[in-house]
Amino acid sequence: VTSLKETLQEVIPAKQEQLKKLKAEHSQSVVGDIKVENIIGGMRGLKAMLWDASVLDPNEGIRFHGLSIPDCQKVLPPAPGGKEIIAESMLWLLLTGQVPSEAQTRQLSREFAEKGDLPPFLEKLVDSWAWAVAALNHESLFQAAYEKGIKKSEYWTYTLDDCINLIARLPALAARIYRNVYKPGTALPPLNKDLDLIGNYSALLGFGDNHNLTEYLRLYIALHGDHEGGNASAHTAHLVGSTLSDPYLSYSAALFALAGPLHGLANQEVLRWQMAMQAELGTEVTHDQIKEYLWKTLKGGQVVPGYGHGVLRNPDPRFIALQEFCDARPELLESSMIQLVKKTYEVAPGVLKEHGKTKNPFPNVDATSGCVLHHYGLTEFKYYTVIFGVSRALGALTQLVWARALGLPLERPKSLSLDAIEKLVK
Ligand code: NMX
Ligand code: MLT
Repeated sequence: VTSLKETLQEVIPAKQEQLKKLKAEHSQSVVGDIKVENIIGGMRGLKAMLWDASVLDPNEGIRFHGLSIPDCQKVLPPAPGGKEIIAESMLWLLLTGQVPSEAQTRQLSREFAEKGDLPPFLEKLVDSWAWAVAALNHESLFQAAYEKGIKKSEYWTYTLDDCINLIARLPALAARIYRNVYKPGTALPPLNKDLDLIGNYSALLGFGDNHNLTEYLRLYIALHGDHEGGNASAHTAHLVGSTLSDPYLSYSAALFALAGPLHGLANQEVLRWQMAMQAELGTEVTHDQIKEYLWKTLKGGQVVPGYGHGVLRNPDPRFIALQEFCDARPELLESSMIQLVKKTYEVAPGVLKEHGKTKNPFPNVDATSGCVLHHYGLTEFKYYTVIFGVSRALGALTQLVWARALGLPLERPKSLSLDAIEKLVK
């Protein structure tokens, strides 16, 4: 029996070819206009996503790789002794575009059953940052009020109450996770009513006496607060919130997006990468050695972390602000890691330009942010994205309040299959 993976291995090359051809021949073809109604209307009707597995016709309803629901009912194998379409055969169709045989469906069911036991690490979930934020939804005022039946015009006030409560609790929550993981057995000190949010956060982490770190955290968290709406974490919160999920659930979803290496995890990746460079080349590094190391990274098929951006085409002003923070502090100027970040900045744009792929060869905020945390003693770099997550709440939750205040609709852009795009541009 050909497995699901083997089947996919067979079908992927043709799709890759189809996409390549479309890109080569029609990248500049116009397939629609963007109207104000799309922007303020939850992207409704805007053809802005590639989604190959299914296409929704407004009149006919869904088709999965061209098959209607009655078609699927006819051809997709049911469970032994059953009649209805099952998840395995539907997943097979969605993934491969093919109808599985009965034997293939059974094999997939067996694979699920063999892999379905929960791993022991799940017990530690209580210490997972994003889940902990989601669990706070237990106390959502918006959700409770919605269940009682409030007017749409009142949504925003309950949303705001939730957002404020969430932001207030993020330091204690994030610090608890830090202590549980890195300083087990140490209790959180009480919140100091005279301290600002991040002052308290620093104290809760155990760095209350470290004024330099506290100041840096203040700047870091303010600067990372918002970066318009399209970045992956903010957009995720907005999308989930548009279903009227409460702010806790919406923001926990954002944290999962932030955890990706192309997004918030990049600041951890930068430090790991710079440390590896230092381990290989030592602390006295020349520009030429860094250049060579950059080429090694690129030739290894990896991205240079902390460089490039989905929107920016110049050095990120947040990067510049953090560099200025460093420039004003002798202890940072003397740090070999901070010096390495600076030297890397002096050569990386040239190398990336020569490499010729990225549209933006300049540093983004992550190119330096983690290195300063490390210098000031917050050395557990797997924690850095959590700090970014404390920060991004500011912008993402602001938008949730405004989305409810403005009565913004469910976000629902139109997706198109590869075949449908080809038809539009021919
Ligand atoms: N190093 C090597 N190649 C790169 C880099 C980089 N830093 N940045 C982009 N490219 C490549 C990219 O992988 C793509 O290659 P391919 O055609 O083979 O898929 C090509 O250049 C074109 O990409 P762009 O359109 O310039 O960038 P895109 O908008 O797709 O992605 C990032 C933006 C930020 C994801 C990308 O620049 C990247 O992967 N950077 C490194 C990771 C990083 O620093 N992320 C942090 C972003 C900021 N944040 O805080 O979230
Ligand atoms: C961010 O702060 O979210 C990043 O710079 C990514 C982005 O804006 O797309």
